[in-house]
Amino acid sequence: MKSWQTSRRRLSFERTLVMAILNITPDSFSDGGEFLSVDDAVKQAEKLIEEGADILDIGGESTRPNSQRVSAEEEIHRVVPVIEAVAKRFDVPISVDTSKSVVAEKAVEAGAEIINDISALRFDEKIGEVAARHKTGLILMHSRGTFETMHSQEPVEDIFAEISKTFHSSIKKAESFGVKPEYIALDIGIGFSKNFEQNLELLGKLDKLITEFPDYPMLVGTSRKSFIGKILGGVAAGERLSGTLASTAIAVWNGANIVRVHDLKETVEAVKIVDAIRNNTN
Ligand code: 7PJ
Repeated sequence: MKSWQTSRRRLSFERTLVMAILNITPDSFSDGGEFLSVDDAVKQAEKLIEEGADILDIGGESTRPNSQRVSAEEEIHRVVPVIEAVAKRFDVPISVDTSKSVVAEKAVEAGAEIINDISALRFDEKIGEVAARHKTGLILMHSRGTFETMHSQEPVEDIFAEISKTFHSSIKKAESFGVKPEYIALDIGIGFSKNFEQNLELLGKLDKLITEFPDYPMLVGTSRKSFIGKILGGVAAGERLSGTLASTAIAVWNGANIVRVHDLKETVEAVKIVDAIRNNTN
């Protein structure tokens, strides 16, 4: 049975874990204003936990196509008070979605026990040092290019070979900082530097990569992503729940251990169904 070590606990995968997205960006909360209320974020965290979140992924910098980079100071200002408040109130594992080592450090001091790096140590390799020193979990997600260019990369010929090669090199880099294998989780990075067909191919044949990296938990995030919008004729992000559930179910069926989503209740139910079917199929 696979498991994953964080600085505060060991997570095991008898069932699929659901990671809830909690974005702390100026447009994430109802008032949409400049004030990011810690209270609102804590209320949202409580709702996600009640709906069955196994992990909360808290991020202060959007990495969607066409987003602007924010400074480390601004990112810290957004996420640290929320992480502190949530960690004080709830015993839920918190991951910080950042690719900056100074942000990761402050977030971990505030109570985060996992670092989720969409660049897999390419933007700021010191994340590896922070993860090793604090013994946090570390998510290494596949992407290519810089923050500004990662959504406009020319697709590679063989996406499986590319991801496999990158997983090997990012694991090696993390280990060079002293991160032990049991702290590492991998993520194929759906929607990052892949074309439409490659996103579909990766979900459909995810088991190929899982067989190659059997010891590492595999995380997959399809939630509301644009390939779903495209299949459904251009529907907006808010209209992609069914597509999120279908693609998440396929990822879980093909071996994903953790799924990263916005809609908790629906995903928790869908994943329970897939897990139940899988547990009765030999
Ligand atoms: C992912 C992420 C993902 C991990 C984002 C969005 C874009 N972190 N951060 N995996 N996506 N580990 O949520 O649409 O797929 S930001």
